[in-house]
Amino acid sequence: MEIFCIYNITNFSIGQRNMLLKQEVNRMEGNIDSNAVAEIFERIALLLEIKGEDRFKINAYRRVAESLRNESRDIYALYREGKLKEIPGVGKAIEQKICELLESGKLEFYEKLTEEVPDKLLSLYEIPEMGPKRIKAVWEMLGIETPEELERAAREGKLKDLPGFGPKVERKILEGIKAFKEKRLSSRFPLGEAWKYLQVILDHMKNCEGIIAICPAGSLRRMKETVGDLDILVAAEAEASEKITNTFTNLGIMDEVILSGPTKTSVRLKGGLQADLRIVEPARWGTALQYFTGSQQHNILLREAALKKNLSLSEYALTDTISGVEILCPKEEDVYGRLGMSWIPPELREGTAEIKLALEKKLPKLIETEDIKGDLQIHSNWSDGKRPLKEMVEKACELGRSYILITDHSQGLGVAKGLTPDRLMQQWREIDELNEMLAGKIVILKGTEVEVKADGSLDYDDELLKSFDVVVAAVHSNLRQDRAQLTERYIRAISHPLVHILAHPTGRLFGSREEAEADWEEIFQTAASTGTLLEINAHPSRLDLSEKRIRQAFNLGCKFVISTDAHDIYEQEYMFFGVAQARRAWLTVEDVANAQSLDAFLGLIKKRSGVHHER
Ligand code: DGT
Ligand code: CA
Ligand code: CA
Ligand code: ZN
Repeated sequence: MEIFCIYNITNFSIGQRNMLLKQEVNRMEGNIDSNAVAEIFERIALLLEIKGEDRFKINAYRRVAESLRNESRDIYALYREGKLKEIPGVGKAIEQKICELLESGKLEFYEKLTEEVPDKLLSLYEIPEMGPKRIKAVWEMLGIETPEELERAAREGKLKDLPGFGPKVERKILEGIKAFKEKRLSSRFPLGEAWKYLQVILDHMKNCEGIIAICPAGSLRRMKETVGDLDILVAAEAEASEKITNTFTNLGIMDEVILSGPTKTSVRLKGGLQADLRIVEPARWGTALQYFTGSQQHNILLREAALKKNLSLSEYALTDTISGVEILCPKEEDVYGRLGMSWIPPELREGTAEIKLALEKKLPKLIETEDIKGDLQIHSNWSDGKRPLKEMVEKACELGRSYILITDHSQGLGVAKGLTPDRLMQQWREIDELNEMLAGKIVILKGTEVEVKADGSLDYDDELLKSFDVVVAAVHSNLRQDRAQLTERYIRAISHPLVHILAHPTGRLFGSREEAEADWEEIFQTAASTGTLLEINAHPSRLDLSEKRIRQAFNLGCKFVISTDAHDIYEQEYMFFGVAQARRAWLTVEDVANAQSLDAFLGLIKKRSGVHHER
C-alpha cells in the first residue's frame, strides 16, 4: 500500500515537504558543509587531547574549526576555486583533509584516530570536573567510555583511588553527572532542530513495508517553538509492527533504545532528542492522532466537551457512555465532527478558546503559507548572503512569490559586508536588469536591512533611504544597553518616517541570545501608532517575534509581515515556520501585510510614510 502522510500544519504537498531542509538532511546523513567540517576538527582536537598529543597540534585544529564557523563564503565554492587556504589557519595538511571530507564525506585520519581513542568518550567532556586527563585515566584504567559507566564506577567508589582524583573529586563528579542528566532531561529542542530530525526519520521510514500512514504528533505537530520530544504516529496492521519497529530502531542517527514493545518504542537520538514511535490500527487512527497531538490541556477540555454529549473520548475510540458502544474514528476530522465541532488546526490546540469556538463553528480562518505573496527579507552575496541575487530571485519565482524585497545589510555592519552607497547603485542596476528579464513573473523591490545605531539613528542618510522601495530597520549590535536606553533607541528607529518594517524585533537567537531587555509594550504601542510593520522572522534560529510577542503586539493594534531572512536559496522555504507562529497567535490574512497583493502592500507602505510627512 502506498504511504500517505497526513500533515496539516501547512498546505505543503508531500513533494515540497520532502524538499525542505534537504541540504541539512544531507548533512546529517554524511554530506558536509563548513559547520560539519568544523565539528570534525573540533572532535579531532578533543580526541588528541585525550590521547595526550602536543598543544601546538591540538590548537591548530581548534583554530581552523573556529575560522570555519566564522566563514561566510560557501565552502564548496572555495574548494572549487582552490581558495581553501584563504581560511585562517588552513595550511597544506589541513587543506588536504578538507578536500577529502568534501569529496568523500569521510576522513581517514579521523577514522584511524577513533580506532585509537573511541569518539564515544567525547560525551564525558559534558560532565563538569571531567577534562582530558581524567577522561584518559578512567578510560585506560577502568575501561569507562560513557557517563552511565562513569556514574556506576563513582558510586562503587572506584574513582577516588585513581591518580588525580581522590574522594572529593569523586563526589564532585557524581554531582556533575546528576546535573548533566537533569540538563539532558529538561532541555527542550528548538522547533527547527527537531524538524530536521523528523525529516531524517520520515525519510528513513518511507520505504518500510506495512506503513499505511505516518505523521508527527505532539508539540511538533502543533509547531510549538520548542519541542520536548518527538512523537511519531504510524498506522499499520498488527502483523507489520515488528518490521516497522526494527526499521525505526535501525535509524542511522540513533543513540540508544530506551524501550521497545509492539505498539510503543522510545529511542534517544544522537544529540539527545528523544523520539517516541506509536503504532496504531488504521481504524483507530483518528482518535490516536487527536490524542497524541495534544496539548494535554486541549485533550482535557475536549474530553469534558465529549462527556456533555454522553461520549467518552480516549486514544482508542469514542464510546457511548449509555450503551457502551465504541465509535471508531479512522480520521481526525471524524473525532471533532462527532463532537459537533469544526476540525481544529493543531496550532490552536492549547486549551484556550478553541473548543468553544469550534463548537460554535466560529474559528477564524488562519493565515496559511500559500497566502504569502512576497518575501520581505532576502540577502544575497552583495552582503552576507551565500548566493547571487539572481539565484535567490529564481528560487522566489519557483516558490510562487509575486514579489520579493532584497534587503542586503547597510554599510555599518562590516562583518556582513554591508553596502556602501556606491555598491548599492551597482546592485540596483542588477535589480533593474532582473526586473526587466522577469517582468510578469515577479517584482523585485529595492530594500535594505538598515542598521539602527546605538543612539537610534540609522546607518544611511534620509536622502538615500528615500530612494528604497521599502526600508527594513534592524538592531544587531549593543543589545545589552540598559532597558530605558534600548527602548528609546527602538522607538526612535520605528518613529523614523522612512522606516517601514522592524526586522526580528527582539533579537533573540535560539541557544545563544535571549530577547533584548526593553519595554516591548511601549515599543509595540509606538509601532501601532506609526503604522510600522513588525516582522515575524521565520528563520528557525530566530522565530522572532515569538508567538507570545505576536499576541501582545496584536492586542496593541500592530500589523505584521512574515519574512524568511534567507541567506541561502533553500532558506526561502522556511516561510512555514514563521507562518506557524503567526497561526499559533491566531493571525489571519488581514493581519499580515505581505499576504496582500503587491499594490495593496505598497499602499500600506505609502500610508505609513504619509503619516509622518503630515506631522
Ligand atoms: P513536549 O513533548 O513537552 O514538547 O509536549 P507534547 O505536547 O508533545 O507532550 P508529550 O510528548 O508528553 O505527549 C504528546 C501528547 O500526548 C500530548 O500533547 C497529549 C498526549 N498526552 C500524553 N500524556 C498525556 C496525559 O497524561 N494526559 C493527556 N490528556 N494527554 C496526554
Ligand atoms: Ca512530545
Ligand atoms: Ca512523547
Ligand atoms: Zn544578514
